[in-house]
Amino acid sequence: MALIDMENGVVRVRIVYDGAPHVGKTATIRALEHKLSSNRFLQHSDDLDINLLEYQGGMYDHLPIACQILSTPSHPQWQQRRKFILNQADAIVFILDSRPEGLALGLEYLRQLHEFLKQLPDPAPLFLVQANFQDIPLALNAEKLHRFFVDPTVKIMETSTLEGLGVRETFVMAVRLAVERLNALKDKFQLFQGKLDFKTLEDWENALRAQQSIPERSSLSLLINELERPETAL
Ligand SMILES: Nc1nc2c(ncn2[C@@H]2O[C@H](COP(=O)(O)OP(=O)(O)OP(=O)(O)O)[C@@H](O)[C@H]2O)c(=O)[nH]1
Ligand SMILES: [Mg+2]
Repeated sequence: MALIDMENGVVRVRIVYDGAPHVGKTATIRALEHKLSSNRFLQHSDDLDINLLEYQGGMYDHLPIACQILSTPSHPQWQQRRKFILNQADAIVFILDSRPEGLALGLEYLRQLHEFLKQLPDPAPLFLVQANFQDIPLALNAEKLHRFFVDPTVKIMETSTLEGLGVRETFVMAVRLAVERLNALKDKFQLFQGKLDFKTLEDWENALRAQQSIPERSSLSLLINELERPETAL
């Protein structure tokens, strides 16, 4: 979606936080809001389970970079909404719950993300992995997590949103990936002037509802519903 917005004199990029349920997407974006000292504005849609943070910082080709930062709805019943948001990204921060019990589901979500990105035209958005929950003693660090990846170049950043560690650094890395994509688009003569579509939280809510109004039933969504169901007395 990257574009040059001449009306407002900025370069616009989108950074999307993705991952399985309860990995810390909302906590990360909230922590980021506090870490970024100025020019930021956070909104949250309870109904659609998405966060929207606007932030202006850094320069590209003598123009300020305006970032629209979003998180995806993570329940698998909203796959189409998740994909719609991912499709609008310039850079993706994939949040992984690095505790041993969080890995299987997280890696399945990462596999889905990878499959999705493979289908997108070049230059597809770039992603990095945010290894969250590093304050938990049994959590796997970046070195141990690398053993799960065939590609040794996958960037893994360690974070604890609870302690506010690594969140800003990960975001800075994501902006770098977005700038890499800007360069790739420019090289292919695909970096255009234009106006931002889906500017407000309301724009996103309308677009996502139009994209998918009925929850999807899949084995993964049924499994997660089962896991999340409150225990009932026998
Ligand atoms: N100890 C610890 N707790 C965390 C960390 N990150 C998130 N949490 C907690 O994990 C829970 C889930 O975090 P959320 O930010 O709501 O996760 P989410 O990915 O937005 O969840 P959904 O939107 O429901 O999929 C919350 O209770 C957070 O406080 C972390 O780094 N360390
Ligand atoms: Mg959330």
